Amino acid sequence: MIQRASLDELMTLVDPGKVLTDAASLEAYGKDWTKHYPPAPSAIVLPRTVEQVQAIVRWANAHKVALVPSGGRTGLSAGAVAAKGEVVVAFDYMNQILGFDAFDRTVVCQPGVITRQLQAYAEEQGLYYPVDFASSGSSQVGGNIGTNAGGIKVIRYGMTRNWVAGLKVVTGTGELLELNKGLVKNATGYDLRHLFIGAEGTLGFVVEATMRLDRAPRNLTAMVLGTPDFDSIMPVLHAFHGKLDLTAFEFFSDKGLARILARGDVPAPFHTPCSFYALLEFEASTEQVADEALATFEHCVAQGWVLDGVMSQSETQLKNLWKLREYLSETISHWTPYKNDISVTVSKVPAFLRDIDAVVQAHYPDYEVVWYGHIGDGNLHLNILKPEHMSKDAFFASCARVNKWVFEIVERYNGSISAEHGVGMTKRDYLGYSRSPEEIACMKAIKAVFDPNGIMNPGKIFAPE
Ligand code: 2HG
Ligand code: ZN
Repeated sequence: MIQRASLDELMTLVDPGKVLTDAASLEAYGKDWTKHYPPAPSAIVLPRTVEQVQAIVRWANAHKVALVPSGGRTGLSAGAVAAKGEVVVAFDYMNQILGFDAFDRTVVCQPGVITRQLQAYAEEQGLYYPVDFASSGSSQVGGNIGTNAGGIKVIRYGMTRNWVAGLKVVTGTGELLELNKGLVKNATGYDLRHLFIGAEGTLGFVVEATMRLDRAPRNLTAMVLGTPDFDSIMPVLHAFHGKLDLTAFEFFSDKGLARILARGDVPAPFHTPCSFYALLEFEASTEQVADEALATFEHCVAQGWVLDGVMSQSETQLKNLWKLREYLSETISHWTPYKNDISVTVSKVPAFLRDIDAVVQAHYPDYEVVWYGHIGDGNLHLNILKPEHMSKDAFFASCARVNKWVFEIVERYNGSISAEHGVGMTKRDYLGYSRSPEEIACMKAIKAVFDPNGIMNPGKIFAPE
């Protein structure tokens, strides 16, 4: 526990009333969307300026206090959970858009800017911020950078990393670094910006980010296609990839669709029962493109890969089709799912999924398994639902036992144990399935450079030693 005198000193470093220790704040700010670890922070501090963040980090070094960064707390790997008396640094008051350059197509954001705020701002300028996911209404830019967030448009636009033109970070020693300064071309040695993207706050805190924007897409149109089995999805992807510039290619299983339809607020795409569904999106910029999409759909039906399908004809229909996929994570959260966020190269997906499915069938015969994800990126979300009668601890323990087999397959396919949610605490014990001992040693050496006292989000990415 932190000494009273140290906390008093912390209070002098920020605006009045911006150190919170009441039970409700500790509970709210101490966790993210994972339900594995009970939150137990010592205090929450809410800086308003870069200088205040630097002062907090210097204070933490002097008092050997661990800091946990906190954004929208929508993480799914416990990367922003404070379970061991840490001080949470929350960026709610650093939430301004500081600048825009139409020529460079860049926006300067404080870390607490909400993703949707950035998307809306881009739209107001006639431009587009393309990184998007279901939690964009709460997640913050700093957190997106910390986890290199992916989402539903990666097939076309890539991950958050692609859109970071410059970063200001406060390192674990309290130094302020300005990285890449918005440049398009910069060949001056190590690009430290990229080390901080996806570092989960273990090297330092992002205090300002210059984000790139793109041109706005034209007439986005979605199709939902039902397939008889999983094996049919990949030829469908291949067929459409060859003909259209896809902005998304997602999938979900019949079990996922059933959970969505049971909500009662999302219309069914069609009534033919199918085992799997693909949701694809493209820019129907001309009539020719829409005709090409329909011809490709008919080809897929003729091949037996697709049983039924629907194409959006309006903005409302587009939104409704996306709800089938975007509402999944929140809808099944009611059943306290055990989550996996695994990836392989796209060509390996069918064989990989078959191997994983065999393990899951053999070891989880009594659990409901819901598959969905960003199949066009080779990223599968394997969600195992907790039976109502089972305790959370018993359920997570039984899932953790099977993880070994799942991750052995991931390793065999040269895949990733975390495609887009980050390692945090939930995946730290499995890092070795995706990274070699030599790589992990290099990663730890890098951490020691930026955070010699080990105060920046300790216990995340790496298991405590
Ligand atoms: C998604 O793709 C999110 O919907 C959440 O990454 C994934 O709930 C999940 O497992
Ligand atoms: Zn996802």
